[in-house]
Amino acid sequence: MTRVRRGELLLVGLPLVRPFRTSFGVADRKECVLVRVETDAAEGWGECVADIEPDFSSEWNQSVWGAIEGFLGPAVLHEHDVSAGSLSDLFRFVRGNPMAKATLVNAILDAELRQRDESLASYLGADKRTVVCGVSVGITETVDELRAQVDGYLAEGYRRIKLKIAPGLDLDRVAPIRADHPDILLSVDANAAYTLEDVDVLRALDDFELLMIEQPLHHEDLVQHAKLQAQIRSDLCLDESIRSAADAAAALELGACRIVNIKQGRVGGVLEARAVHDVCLRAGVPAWCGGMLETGIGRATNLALATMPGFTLPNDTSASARYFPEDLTEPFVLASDGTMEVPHGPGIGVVPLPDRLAACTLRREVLEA
Ligand code: SMG
Ligand code: MG
Repeated sequence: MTRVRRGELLLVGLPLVRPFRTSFGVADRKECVLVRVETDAAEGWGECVADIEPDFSSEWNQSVWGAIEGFLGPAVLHEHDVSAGSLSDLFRFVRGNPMAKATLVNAILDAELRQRDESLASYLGADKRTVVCGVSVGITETVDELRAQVDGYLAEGYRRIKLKIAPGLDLDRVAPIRADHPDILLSVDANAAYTLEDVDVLRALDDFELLMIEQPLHHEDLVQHAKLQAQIRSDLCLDESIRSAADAAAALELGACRIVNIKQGRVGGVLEARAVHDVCLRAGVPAWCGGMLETGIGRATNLALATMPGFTLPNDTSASARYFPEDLTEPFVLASDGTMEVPHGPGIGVVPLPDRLAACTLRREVLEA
């Protein structure tokens, strides 16, 4: 337990190496909120997974900024003793806003762990020192471009390819990639772009022996996913629909998916993500760590999470170079066997490089009691 003396809210912006197109839009730069907290004994960092627009989720950078500045930050600064574990109660007066809450939970946990000189991976009960990495490939203009990107990523060593799909950009994209690479782990992610009316297309994906079909239907749905799962052979994986451990338990009970994408930032931080993991592990359902194009701060958090025993499938924890010409931290590098080392220093094990942080900061505000 400790007192948070001061907080800093930062909005940072970084160019992407290439635009990232999904079923809901195109991102050509990354902008996100970072929080730095100072306790009596240490600093801690958290990165928010929200982005420029409320498209993946209802939260977005300005809603996160407002929630932290107006409500969550003052609540933390007002307490004489806080711990990451006490925040779910402390934050109960704010409905929803899991991405904003996650940023503070992760920053305060990072500070606590730095203070006691323990790594996040060790705290979470890591059973591995390296994490197996996949890569998520955006929708391209042409099939040739898609082929070239996939070939490049496979040559770098990535152990699973995930193709973003959208209605009309699905079977014709998956077929050539599967024909080129009959034996790779291949999955697709629709980001909620289909409805049950599209069952024929989704069933046709069964022919490609996919590792999973991620979030084909509405971003808050469980029941229709359960109906769909009963009608197709491929395993469904839920991403957007899982916002808490309770959601994960409900999804598994309903048979809405057979695999879970765990994004700590989407469920309210690493502690709730651990609870989602535990639900999956108990049910014998494979899990993996999703990504939100994080900078090195969020990537370090994700890598630590993915060391937990239930993360048995390749994770969307790709190298810094897959996203950014230059990261905010020392770059994360993919080993030629498709794995990545997990930072082992205290807390998340990394901090932003001061020069890079200065160059990328768009907005800054100090929060004090
Ligand atoms: O971080 O490698 C990454 C991106 C992985 O595809 C990815 N994320 O739905 O899983 C997902 C998407 C959400 C981000 S879209 C900006
Ligand atoms: Mg997804």
